[in-house]
Amino acid sequence: MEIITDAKMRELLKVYFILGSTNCTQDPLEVMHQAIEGGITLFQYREKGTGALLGEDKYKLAQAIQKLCQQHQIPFIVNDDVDLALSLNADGVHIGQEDESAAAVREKIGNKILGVSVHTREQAYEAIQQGADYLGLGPVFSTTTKEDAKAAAGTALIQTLRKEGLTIPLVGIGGITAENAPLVMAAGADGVSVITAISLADSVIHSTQKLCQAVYG
Ligand code: 3NM
Repeated sequence: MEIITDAKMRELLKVYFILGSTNCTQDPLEVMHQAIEGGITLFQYREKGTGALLGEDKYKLAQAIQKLCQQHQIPFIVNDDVDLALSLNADGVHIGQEDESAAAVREKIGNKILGVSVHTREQAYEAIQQGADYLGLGPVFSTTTKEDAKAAAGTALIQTLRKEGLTIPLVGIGGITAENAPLVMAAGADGVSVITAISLADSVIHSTQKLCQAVYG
């Protein structure tokens, strides 16, 4: 696998959907079918929180979702679990600040996509220096999805990093909806990363399409 270009990464980040079994009330595979049909551009499997699947169950769901993503050419990224990503030959890994260092993960995954969640300017520069392909900045708006999420930070950090000349592909995350997505794009993000706005929508297809419209403008 070739290392991903910034231009390709930016394209993939447009409508970046994250899901685990605890984020939906219906069958995650059904949600995935509809989200793909609605137009998601990238996917992250994030099996976290109370009641999250473990071991074989986690592996099996990841594998089923990956297969669906492959059938539709949507790159499949695994949150945190480098071993799972390697055993599935996933397209990439996304890590937070509590996980292994970005440099250590880069060593293990070679040219696969590496995303890092950052919450401060310093963390952003460090992640870039350690080889991140893209950054996730959040929470932009308040969210109840991540149990240990920080307070909503708005779009200020995105704007600051862009003003300083950082060109790394980046997405906003946290409480993003079709209504507020244009603010995130206007601040300088390449795309938006969402869980609830898609996973718990009454109509997953319709909500994904609305989000796409909001992002592409
Ligand atoms: N990371 P929703 S906020 C997974 O701030 C995650 O890094 C965040 O879910 C961060 O779209 C978040 O439902 C939850 O708000 C995003």
